[in-house]
Amino acid sequence: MAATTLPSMVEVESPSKPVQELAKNSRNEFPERYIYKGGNIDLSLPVLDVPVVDLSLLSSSSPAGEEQLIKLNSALNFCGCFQAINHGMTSSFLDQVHNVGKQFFALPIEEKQKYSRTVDDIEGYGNDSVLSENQTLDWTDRLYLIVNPEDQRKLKFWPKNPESFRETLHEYTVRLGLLNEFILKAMARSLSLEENSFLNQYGDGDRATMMARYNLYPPCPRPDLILGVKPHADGTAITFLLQDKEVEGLQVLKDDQWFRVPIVPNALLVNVGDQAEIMSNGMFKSPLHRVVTNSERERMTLAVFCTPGSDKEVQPVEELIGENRPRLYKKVKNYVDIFFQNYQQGKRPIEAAKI
Ligand SMILES: O=C(O)CCC(=O)C(=O)O
Repeated sequence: MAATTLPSMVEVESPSKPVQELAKNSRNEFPERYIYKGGNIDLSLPVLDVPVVDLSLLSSSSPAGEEQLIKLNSALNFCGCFQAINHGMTSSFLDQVHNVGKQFFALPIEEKQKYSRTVDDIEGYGNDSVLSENQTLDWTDRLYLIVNPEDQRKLKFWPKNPESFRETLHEYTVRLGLLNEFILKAMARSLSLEENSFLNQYGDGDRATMMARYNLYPPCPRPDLILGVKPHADGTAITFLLQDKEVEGLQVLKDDQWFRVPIVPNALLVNVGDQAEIMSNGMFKSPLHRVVTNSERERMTLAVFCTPGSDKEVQPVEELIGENRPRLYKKVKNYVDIFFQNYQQGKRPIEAAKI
């Protein structure tokens, strides 16, 4: 049985103070290491018209279903993401998924630290892993958990408080496992491929990797200087983001310009990751994104990363390679490892997979 291989991350120093604690500083002071050196952070950008796809229609062969399939295809070309609505989860359930995270971060620091990650583990409660001495830090605290394969969960990191945390996250991610398969099939159909073309490479859902990350962004004294999360693309096949319903913060790069991603209440923002870009031979784009902070309000999101099993080989689907479209990517295996090695060095991981 293949174990979920997580990147061998060795931190160069112990985790620093949680950002929630830094944010309590009444003189608005912050360590210099949080200042982003990659250029201006513009907070008043235009909003990106992220397409909204109705999942309840997507599998129908009716004209309305066809229309959604075309919309899905163009969304993944246009910006690499879409807002999924009618996904089968009620707004009260999504609120519960959000609230258990909120309640966890609201606990006293001593209680949260029972679930702290250690320097050699990516999982657990903590802030940015410090992987290089001059790394700029993200203004966020996280709770990062492997949810699948289920036998690889480390329950010592799963909060017992609030009481419904474990059951709620379990139920949510079971639902996302099904949605992941459904969307990968629809993505293949939208390219006129056999519907299992991507799933065949993805492998058995039970052994695929799913990681959940609650991201808390406390109010930040200088949103013009500090990012919540630095620019990155995801190493997944697909990422599901449950946005904060009230506070915006996500930005996506399109045509070399940053745009704000709007909040669509109760929608799930679905993002193409690098592995779907590889499988689609670049037909779908894994978008660079980043998170900005807010000086007044806290924001919390939940990202769930869906990745093929680490023993799976991923490569462009044969039918998408031809005279007019040469093969653009190599075959990759355990891409998550490639991803973190490159990310640590400030490189875009997908470049390592390009021919
Ligand atoms: O919180 C967000 O809006 C996005 C989070 C994200 O990009 C991540 O967790 O990788």
